Amino acid sequence: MSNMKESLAGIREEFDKSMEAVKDSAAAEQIRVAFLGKKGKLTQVLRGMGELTAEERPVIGKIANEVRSHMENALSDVQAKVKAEERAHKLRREVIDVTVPSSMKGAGARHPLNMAINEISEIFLGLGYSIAEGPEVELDKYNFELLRIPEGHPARDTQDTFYFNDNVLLRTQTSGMQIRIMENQKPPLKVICPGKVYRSDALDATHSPVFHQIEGLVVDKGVTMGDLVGSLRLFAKKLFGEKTEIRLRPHHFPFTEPSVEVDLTCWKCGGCGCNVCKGEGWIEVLGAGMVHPEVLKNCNIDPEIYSGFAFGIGVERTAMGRYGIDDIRLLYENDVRFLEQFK
Ligand code: 2NL
Repeated sequence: MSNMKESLAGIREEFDKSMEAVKDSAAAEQIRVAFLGKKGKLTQVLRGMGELTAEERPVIGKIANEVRSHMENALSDVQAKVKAEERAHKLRREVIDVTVPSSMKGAGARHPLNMAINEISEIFLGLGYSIAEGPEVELDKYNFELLRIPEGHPARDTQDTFYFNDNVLLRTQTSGMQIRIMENQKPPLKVICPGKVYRSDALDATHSPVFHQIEGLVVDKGVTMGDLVGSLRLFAKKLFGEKTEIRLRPHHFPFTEPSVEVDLTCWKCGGCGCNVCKGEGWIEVLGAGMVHPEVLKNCNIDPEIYSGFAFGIGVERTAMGRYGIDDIRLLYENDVRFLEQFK
């Protein structure tokens, strides 16, 4: 028995000595394994308990427990201490000097397409329209079907797009969003929908498979073609200056009746004829018309009570005119020498 007492005292002494040198948590863990682990020194001594008498066993047991809890306490104290030191060291090492000047050359500028969208949106906001944005991945129903473009309709060719499956596609116009609005809200409605649209066109100086459109929709009692003309005329003057006029040419869209293409006075020559308007004096910027009664019906709006007009503005064409850009590809290449000109 006195032999075991001595062993336990020895272990305790040895333990205290090795603890003095502990510098990190790995070293503390090593000590824990060496003394308290399955094959540790304390465990080994306790294996000899079986040889003790019934009176001796609780006495040695008590001492062994004291040694164990002494070691456990000392280890958890030292672990806490080194962890705090390691953390403080890490914080010191990772300190960031927020006053060091940035290596960036300077702030960027708004993209001309976004400038055009913002300018156009501001004009319509001023006229009391609200702005709505919708999904670019659209259902066939919203992009074509409810707009009177059934399967097999020639407009499916001129507006060929990218399909995910028979029913899901990349939208060719933002009209789908306006259909959703007509389905979900009651007239009077006055809204514009700006956004990216897609066509399977090859990229050249005037065409891109991804481009931007702003569509507008007004639905109320007694809305007429006169309201359409007045609103678009006002829009043209606000965007391109007071001298700008609009010209309507009859056209056909499946979703409007009557339909028109709308030209604006050439922004370069003011109407005399030049290379930009190809001697015409006019430039085509948008399409418009009175919402087809069947389209209203498709959205549960009674065409006997309500009427509306709609229009679609090409943002690229408008931005190119407004900022004097002669190739659509410049808008997508993100060459900073081009973009910096719009700061
Ligand atoms: C263009 C010009 C247009 C519309 C878009 C529209 C939307 C609804 C109902 C009726 Cl929900 N019309 N949008 C109308 C006329 C022209 O865009 O060149 N499109 C191919």
